[in-house]
Amino acid sequence: MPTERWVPTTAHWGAYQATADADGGVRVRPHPDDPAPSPLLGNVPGVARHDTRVMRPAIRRGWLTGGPGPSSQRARDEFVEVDWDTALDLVAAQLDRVRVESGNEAIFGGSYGWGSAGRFHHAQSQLHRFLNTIGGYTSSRNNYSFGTSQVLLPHVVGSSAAVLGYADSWATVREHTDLIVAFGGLPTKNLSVSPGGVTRHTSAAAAADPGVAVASISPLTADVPAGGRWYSIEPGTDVAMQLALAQVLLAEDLHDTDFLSRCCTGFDVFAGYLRGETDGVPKTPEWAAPICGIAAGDIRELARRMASGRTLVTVTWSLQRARGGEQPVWAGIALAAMLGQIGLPGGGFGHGYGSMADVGDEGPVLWLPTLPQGPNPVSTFIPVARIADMLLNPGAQYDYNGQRLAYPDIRLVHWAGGNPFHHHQDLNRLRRAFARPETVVVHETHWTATARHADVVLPATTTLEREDLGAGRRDTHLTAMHRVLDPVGEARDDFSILSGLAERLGARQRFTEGRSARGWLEHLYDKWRDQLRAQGHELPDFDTFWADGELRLPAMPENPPLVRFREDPEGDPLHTPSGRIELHSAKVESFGYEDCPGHPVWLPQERRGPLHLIANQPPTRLHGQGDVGAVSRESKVASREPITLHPDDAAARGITEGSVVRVFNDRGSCLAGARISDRVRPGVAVLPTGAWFDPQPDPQHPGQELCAHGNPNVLTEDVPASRLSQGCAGQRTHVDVEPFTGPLPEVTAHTPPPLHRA
Ligand SMILES: Nc1nc2c(c(=O)[nH]1)N[C@H]1C(S)=C(S)[C@@H](COP(=O)(O)OP(=O)(O)OC[C@H]3O[C@@H](n4cnc5c(=O)[nH]c(N)nc54)[C@H](O)[C@@H]3O)O[C@H]1N2
Ligand SMILES: Nc1nc2c(c(=O)[nH]1)N[C@H]1C(S)=C(S)[C@@H](COP(=O)(O)OP(=O)(O)OC[C@H]3O[C@@H](n4cnc5c(=O)[nH]c(N)nc54)[C@H](O)[C@@H]3O)O[C@H]1N2
Ligand SMILES: [Mo]
Repeated sequence: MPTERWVPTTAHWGAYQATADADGGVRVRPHPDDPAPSPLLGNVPGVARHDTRVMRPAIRRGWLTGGPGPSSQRARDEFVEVDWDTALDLVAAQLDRVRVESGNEAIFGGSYGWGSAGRFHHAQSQLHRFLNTIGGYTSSRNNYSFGTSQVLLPHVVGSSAAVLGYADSWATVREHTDLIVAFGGLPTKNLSVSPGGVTRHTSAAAAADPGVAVASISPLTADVPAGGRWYSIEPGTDVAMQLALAQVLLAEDLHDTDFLSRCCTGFDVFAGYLRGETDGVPKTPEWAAPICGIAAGDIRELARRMASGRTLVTVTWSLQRARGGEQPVWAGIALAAMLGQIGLPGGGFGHGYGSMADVGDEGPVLWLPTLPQGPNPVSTFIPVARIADMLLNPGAQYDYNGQRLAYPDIRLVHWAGGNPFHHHQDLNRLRRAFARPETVVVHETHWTATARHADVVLPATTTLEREDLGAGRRDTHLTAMHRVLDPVGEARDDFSILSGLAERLGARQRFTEGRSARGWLEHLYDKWRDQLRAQGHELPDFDTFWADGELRLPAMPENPPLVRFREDPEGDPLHTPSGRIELHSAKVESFGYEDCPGHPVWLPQERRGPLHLIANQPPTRLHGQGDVGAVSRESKVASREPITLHPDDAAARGITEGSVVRVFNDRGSCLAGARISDRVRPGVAVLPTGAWFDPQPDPQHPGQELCAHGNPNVLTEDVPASRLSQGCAGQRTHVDVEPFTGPLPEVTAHTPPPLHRA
C-alpha cells in the first residue's frame, strides 16, 4: 500500500491537512498547531465528492432552444449538459452582444459571496479582473456582514478600519478589562471562521471563557460565555437599553466630560436627546424597561458598574444587519465615549467580538498576496443588498449615503463564488428578480439554488482540486495550499474558465498576462516577498515555501488610529468633518433620512407577527457551504433545518420536539424541525441561515410554494437597514409557527437536478 501523502491546505474555517482516499474521496485532520480546530472541518469529506457536484457545463433547456430573454422558467426548466467549447462560445457571444448593444453597464458582475479561501483562485476577484479586461461591469459595494457599519463608521470615527481593523486582542482584554458589555453576546459558534482562514483558533476559546466579567445581552443563552450574566433582551431593542445606560451615566454624573470635550463633538445634542429635551421623553431605565424587557434596576446597576472600571462595550455585527442597524452601533460608540475609554487598552468600543475569529486574534495586520483586478471602466454600482431592487426596477432612483442614485438596466448576470439564493432576503421576491435578466451565468462547485436559477452553469473546482496561497485576516501563517484531488468530472478552476472566455473575446493576454495558474502563484508570492523585504522582513523563496507547506507571517508594529487619536486629537485627527468622534453628525443630519437622523436614536418598530425569528449564522456550516457535509446533515431534525422554540411557545401551538413545523409570514413559508429549549427567550424562535433553498408546491395551500428544507430567507424582508447605508437587514423578522399536518414533501435540494445530455 502506498504511504499516505498528507498535504497542507486552508479554508475559511481554518488551515488543515488532507489526503486522498483510495476510493477518490478525501480525509482530513487539523493543523498540528491549532489549539481548537473548527467543527466545520467535519463537513469537508462529505462535500468534496457529493452527488451535487456540478460535473459538466449545463444549460437551461429554454435558454438553449429559445435564446436569451427574461424567463420565469429559471429553476423550473431542465438542464442539458454540453461540452466546454459549446458553453464558452455561448457565454462569450452573450457577453459580447450585451456589451455592444447595451454597454458594459448592463452586465452585473458584483458576484458577492465568500467563495473559498485562496488568494489567487478567489472566484470573485477572478471574475472582476476578467470583466475589467472586456470593458467593465456594474459592481456592488460593501458586504452583507457589516455593510451598515461600513457606511456609518466613516461619519462617526472617520473610517470603518478604525474600529474593525484594530480590535484589541483577547490577551489585552484579559489583561486590562474589568467588564465586557456584549450586545449580541459572544457566540463562540461564529469564531472558527475568518475570511481566508485562520491557522490557530484562539478567539473561540477566549470568548467561551474570557476570564473577565461579561454582561451578555442577547435573546439566546448560547451567546453567553462561561461566568457571564445573561440579560435576556427583546430582539431589536438594544438601542433602548443603550440609551438608558447612557442616561444613567449622564444623570449620575458618571460620564467623562474631559474625553467628551477633547475627543468628541455633538455630545450636547445627544445629551439633550437623553434628557428628553427634543421629544419630551427622558431615556431613563424606567422608559427602556418595558421596551427591552430588562428591569430598570438592572440597567441602572449595570451603568454604574460600567463606570467603575475598564469597560469594553462591544456590539456583534448581527445587530447592524437589521432595520435601523446604524443605531446600536452609533449608540454603542456614544456609550463608550461617555465612559471615556476609547483608545485605552481593553476599553472603549469593540465591533465583532463574537462575530468573527479575526476580531481579537493576534496575527499581524498586513497586506497579503492579492490578484490585481485592474480598473473598472464602468462606475455604476449598487449597495450589495439592493440586488433584487436593481433587477426589478431598472431606472428607479434611490438614496445612498447622501447621494441620489439610479438602478442600471441589467441584461446579463455573471456570478462566481457566491450564492444570492443563500444570502439575500425574501427569496420569493429574488426569484421574480432573477426572471428579469436575459442571461444568468453561474460558476459553481455544487448544484446550489443559485446554480439552479442560472441559464448557464459552469462547473468549478474546489480548493482541494487546485493549488493556491492561503491566509486570512490576522492569520498567523501563509499556507501553501497543495492539490489533493483530481478535478471532479470536467470541472475547471475559475481562472481557466475565464481564460477561455477572455480568449474568445480577444482579451486572453490582458487577463492571463501569459501566466499559468502556477506562474501566477509564484508571481504573486514574489511581489509580496519583495514588499515585505523592503520593510525589513526576509522570507523564503517560493520553492522553499512550497516545499515547507507554510510560513509564519512576520510580526508587524501596530498603530491603531483611535489610540493615536486619543493621545493627540489635534495632531492626529480622525477623518470626520470635525476631526473628532461625532456623536452628532451635521453631515448625516443634512441628508434628512428619517431612518438615520443626525445622532443615535431609538426607532420603534412595528411588530408584525407573534414570534421574533432570528436568522443567525449556522453553527454547523459556513452559510450554505457544507450543508451536504456530515456535521450539517447530522444536525437536521426530520431532514429539515432545526428551529429552536421556547417551551411555552411550543406548548401554546401544540408543537412537539422533533416534529415538522411550518414557519410562515406574509412573504413566504418553510418547513423546519422543532427543537424545544428554554435557552431562548419566550417569544423568540431561531432558524439559522444556510439550509439549501428547496422551493416546492405547498401541499396545503394550492398555488403557493414553500421551502421544504428550512431556509429562513423565504421569510426575511428585503428592506434596507436605512436610506443611509442600504445595508442588509436579514438578521431578524417576525413569523408564526404551526404543526405541519400535510403530506410531507421530501427535501430535494441535496440531490442534483435532472440532467440531459445534448
Ligand atoms: N437571513 C440572513 N441572511 C444572511 C445573513 C444573516 O445573518 N441572516 N448573513 C449574511 C452574511 S453576513 C453573509 S457573508 C452572506 C453569505 O452568503 P454567501 O457568501 O453567498 O454564501 P456561501 O454559501 O458562502 O456562498 C459561496 C458560494 O461559493 C461557492 N464556491 C466555493 N468555492 C468556489 C470556487 O472556487 N469557485 C466558484 N465559482 N464557486 C465557489 C460555494 O459552493 C457557495 O455556493 O449571507 C448573508 N445572508
Ligand atoms: N459557524 C459559522 N460561523 C460564522 C459564519 C457561518 O456561516 N458559520 N459566518 C461568518 C460571517 S460571514 C459573519 S458576517 C459572522 C456574523 O456574525 P454575527 O452577525 O454577529 O453572527 P450571528 O450568529 O448572525 O448573530 C450573533 C448573535 O446575535 C444575536 N442577536 C440577534 N438579534 C439580536 C438583537 O436584536 N439583540 C441582541 N442583543 N442580540 C441579537 C443572536 O442571538 C445571534 O446568536 O459570522 C461568521 N462566522
Ligand atoms: Mo458575513
